[in-house]
Amino acid sequence: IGGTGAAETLVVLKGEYLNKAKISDGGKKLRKNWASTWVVLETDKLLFYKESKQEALMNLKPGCSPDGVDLCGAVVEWTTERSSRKNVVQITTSSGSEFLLQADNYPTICKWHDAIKSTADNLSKG
Ligand code: I3P
Repeated sequence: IGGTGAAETLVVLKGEYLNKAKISDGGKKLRKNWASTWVVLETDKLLFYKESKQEALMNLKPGCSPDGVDLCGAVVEWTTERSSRKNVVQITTSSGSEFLLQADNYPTICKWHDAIKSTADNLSKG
């Protein structure tokens, strides 16, 4: 509503703890290491913080940028093949990195899947 310009980024989904594992980086396979991560969805990217406090701290320190994923060109899909866990979403970025997001609570992960997917799909439409 009444945005001030294209550079403006807005929070689409507020922070929540999800389990995250990065399984490849630029096409190179990584050893899977699940970690509880504070995840925030903005209009063009997904941000990862170690904890909720870190988000608040970084917002106070201009120039600090959190770990994140550019969602333009990213593919978001449910996967049953990349993990033995239930409720796993795979995000493949345009640069060939792959991430898994998971939560035991199905409605929680569904909400994130749907929001991340529609954000990525809208960005890719141009
Ligand atoms: C991995 C660890 C992960 C598991 C992964 C294992 O072992 O148990 O939890 O992923 O399975 O390789 P390690 O700690 O020795 O690295 P899931 O929990 O997602 O199944 P994978 O190799 O089949 O991906």
